[in-house]
Amino acid sequence: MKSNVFLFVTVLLLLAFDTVAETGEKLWLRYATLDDSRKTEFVSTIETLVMNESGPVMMAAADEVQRACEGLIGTRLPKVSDLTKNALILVTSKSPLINKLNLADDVKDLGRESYIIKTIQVKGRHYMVVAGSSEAGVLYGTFELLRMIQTGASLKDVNVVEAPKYQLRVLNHWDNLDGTVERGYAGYSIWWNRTEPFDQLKRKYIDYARANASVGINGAVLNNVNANPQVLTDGYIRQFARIADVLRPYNIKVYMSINFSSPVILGGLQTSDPLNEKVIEWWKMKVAEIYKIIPDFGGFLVKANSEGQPGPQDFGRTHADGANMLARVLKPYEGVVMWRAFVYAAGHDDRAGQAYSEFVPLDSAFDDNVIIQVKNGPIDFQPREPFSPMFGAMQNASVMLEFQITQEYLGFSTHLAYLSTMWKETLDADTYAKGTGSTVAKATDGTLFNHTLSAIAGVSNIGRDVNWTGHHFAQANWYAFGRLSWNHQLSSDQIAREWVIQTFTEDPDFVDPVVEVMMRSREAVVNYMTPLGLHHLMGWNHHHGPEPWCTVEGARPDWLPSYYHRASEDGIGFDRSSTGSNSVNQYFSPVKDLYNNVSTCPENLLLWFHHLPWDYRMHNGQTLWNELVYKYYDGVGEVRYFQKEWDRLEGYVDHQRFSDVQYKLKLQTREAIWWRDACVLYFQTFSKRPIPAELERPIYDLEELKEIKFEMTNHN
Ligand code: BDP
Repeated sequence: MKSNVFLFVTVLLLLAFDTVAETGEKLWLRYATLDDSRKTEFVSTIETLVMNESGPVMMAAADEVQRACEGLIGTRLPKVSDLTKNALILVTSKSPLINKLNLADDVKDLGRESYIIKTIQVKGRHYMVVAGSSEAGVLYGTFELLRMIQTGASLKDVNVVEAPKYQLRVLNHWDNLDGTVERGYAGYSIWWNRTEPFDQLKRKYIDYARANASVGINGAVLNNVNANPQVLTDGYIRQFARIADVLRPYNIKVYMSINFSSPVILGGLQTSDPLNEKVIEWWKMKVAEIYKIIPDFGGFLVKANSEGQPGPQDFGRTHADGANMLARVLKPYEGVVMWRAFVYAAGHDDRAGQAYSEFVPLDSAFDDNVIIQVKNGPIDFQPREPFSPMFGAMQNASVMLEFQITQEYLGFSTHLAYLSTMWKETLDADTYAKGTGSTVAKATDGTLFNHTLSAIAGVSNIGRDVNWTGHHFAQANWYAFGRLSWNHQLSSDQIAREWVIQTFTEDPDFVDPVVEVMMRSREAVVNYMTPLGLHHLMGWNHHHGPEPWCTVEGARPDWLPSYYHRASEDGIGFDRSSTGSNSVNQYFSPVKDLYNNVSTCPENLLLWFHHLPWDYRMHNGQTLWNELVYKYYDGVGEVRYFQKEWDRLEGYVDHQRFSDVQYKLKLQTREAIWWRDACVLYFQTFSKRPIPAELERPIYDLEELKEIKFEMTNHN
């Protein structure tokens, strides 16, 4: 009888434990308790914490160790200053401890943010040493060690040496001063229009900073690239300073997006011409004002002469004139200008070729503290694009990559789409600018063209939602962006694995299938939205659902409704080959030849570069029409598979996050079908060919689909 009661109570307890809700607020920094054998290894290897320096970044590193230990082993480490016990030692190369530990040689060549993690034995004691030439290096090393511990690395014989691939690893927040977020799907801005007392916000900002530091992100642009000039007024500059003070101990600098017309709008000048003396004086005064209260301010991000934003061309000046003027003003403070190359305007017959036409002739004209920020593809963050031909073509100017972490074109925060695989596709692409191996990664990290400035940016997906990103799996994209910005050589699989283990559980029965789902997720989105190189089929305004038919009043008539897909009775696709717009010519050989030739063009980019008849034969013998339809159906099939996999994994994860994800996958399936049916049925009006008989019939009809109105408010 007694044993039955015991069993009953145990089962109840287990159930209660199992359903403990997790909100996702802790991100990947949950520090779940280690299993017994690893706990034993930990406590026998690390008994104390030695950190004898007092800088704020060192304090942040030590604080993180203690937070982690509370979770991992259930208690903080005694903080001591001597080496009488096995210890974790956090130390910079300036400390006398380095010589005592005989590590001078190990640290002498470390760059500013680099670190070593090394186990050493001195007089029978074990020391786990995290050392950097600066405090920042120690901070990053500390987070790496904590990641290793959580992901099951042995603590014996550790010998890690790490240096970041990019110097500036920056989040771009498209946050408006009124608190809305452009293309943000996780609630309002964490920075602007807040009513809570700053002390309360500070806790959240520290968590934000910890998460960034844990993956190596060292900069944040706090306001939208479509910049409100008011950001340069005293109150906002002070708010930047307040935030900068909170982020500084985590080695994060703040940057600001500016509006090129600010001298007129705020300063009351007659012009914002970058060559005008008064304009230059005005910027000097503003920049001095900023640096007075933010001495380590990072610099400006500028969207100029793009989508209606003002810029130097309004005064007959070039991008270089505009960028250099600001760069010279920032130079004495070591600030930089990140000048965006996202430009497209009327008068060009192929939008994909415009950035190149405007910027490549200016390649030699930019100052050395200007860096040109280029989106990964030549159009606009589509689910799949070829890499932008700007990479490799700009050789004198430093060029940085801009990825979009927020899923503007990949299902917002409703769809599970792990973007690391997409980003790796760009990073690993070979531009051939200097022969084989001239990858986009090398063309941007400074190594290919010997640049002294290197950077990478990601448009943030963070908002006020409790779990930060709306979809629990969207956290993985924030994580992956940071990891790749630190080391673009990491594999997407490894990054996914690390993230899943830290975020959910290390149980391989959960980790393996979930990583598999993540690895397949972006291709699934491509397939149900824009397969075979199609692009820009979404609704013109909201960018969420399909509208391959969309027309918009006032938009360039030759761009709509079929500008991007060019579907007609004779076929589909945008001819960018030598028989068409010839934008393919902006690539180096052999890339351009490969893309230009329809039989060698990768099929996943076929309709990006070629306009082909519906009966064109694909490599597998299918007609283009059938292949297109199969791809749309494959995309839906994949999401159904993700749903099944997730359902199977109930019980491995807390109920709250399990059901949140389950619900989103349900929506994703519904929306994948929406995309599939809309595109297949619409293109069928041109192809006039049947949907292969073995496939299920569309669920919607076309007229019905055209009536679906998408409510943005559902997603914010
Ligand atoms: C587009 C977005 C728009 C941004 C623009 C940009 O739809 O909201 O302002 O990119 O990058 O994709 O500036």
